[in-house]
Amino acid sequence: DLTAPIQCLTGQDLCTWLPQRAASAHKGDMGKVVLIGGAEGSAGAIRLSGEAALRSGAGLVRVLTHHSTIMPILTARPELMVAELTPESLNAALEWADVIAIGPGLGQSDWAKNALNQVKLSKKIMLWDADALNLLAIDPDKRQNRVLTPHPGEAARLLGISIAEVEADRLSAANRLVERFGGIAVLKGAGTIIADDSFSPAIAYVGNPGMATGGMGDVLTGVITAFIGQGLELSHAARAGVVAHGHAADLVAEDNGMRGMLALDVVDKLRISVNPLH
Ligand code: NPW
Ligand code: AMP
Ligand code: MG
Repeated sequence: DLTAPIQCLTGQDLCTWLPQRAASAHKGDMGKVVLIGGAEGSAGAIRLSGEAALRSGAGLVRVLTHHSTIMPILTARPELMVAELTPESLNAALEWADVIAIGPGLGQSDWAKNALNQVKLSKKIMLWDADALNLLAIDPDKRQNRVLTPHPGEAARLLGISIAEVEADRLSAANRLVERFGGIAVLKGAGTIIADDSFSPAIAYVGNPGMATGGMGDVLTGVITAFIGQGLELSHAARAGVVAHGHAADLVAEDNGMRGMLALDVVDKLRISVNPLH
């Protein structure tokens, strides 16, 4: 909504979205999360999403990926359940999932396209990132139950305009993404914007230029997906995810400065940012 006032989000908002856990919480209640991505040679992206989902409190995280990337991911993070992405494994995972994220390191091969087409048939809540956005730009559709997390380059492809045009008016670019594709749009970059068609748009006053490094967005995918799995309503999960992610990066910067920050450093600080003091 272009006429609505813009909300400013900071780390202090986290305790309103992230309640304390019930004493009786169990893993089956905390989100059955399915993450799809990691083509041959791109294991890192989906591993980062998976690890971020775990550090953001997801109960069970299943990763479907290329057969060559299963071992490296499992070795790095044995808490993840990792399997080869095939039509059969995807079918079973889509049944099992509370929430699905697709795109990090997925590539744009026929293997990737087939997986995305199969995911499209599901009515479950989903988040599309990275190559899922590139494929969406080629074969657009509109749906409500979906969060899109483009960086300005991906947003430009989705809207058929230049990166400069996206950056010249980020609020209107985010609103156009919602208009064209439905659901929730998270336009990343300095001052991430979150827009949908029922709430006022929001801008996140968290994060820093130390985050300008590979894998940072893959982490955000895991955080938002984990929050959806824990029952946050979509627009709250998107807002809380962006703020927890940016705040974690600000904590890294406080300790070590910005230059040389790594995506996994941010994953580590999620332990603090997703546990706000009540
Ligand atoms: P430029 O250079 O300015 O013209 P792509 P990707 C633009 C995986 N990854 N402001 C910028 O354009 C991902 O998950 C794997 C302005 C930039 O060059 C994907 O599957 C990793 N412009 C796949 O790689 C770690 C901005 O977009 C271009 C901008 C490709 O994803 C890395 C890059 O976008 C990566 O996450 C901004 N704030 N941000 C791994 N360890 O396995 C971006 N741009 O071409 O979509 O490539 O984002 O690297
Ligand atoms: P991606 O390009 O998909 O890896 O996503 C990059 C992530 O880092 C997004 O969450 C961006 O909002 C964040 N990020 C990158 N550069 C900056 C910056 N200069 N200031 C704040 N956040 C940034
Ligand atoms: Mg990305």
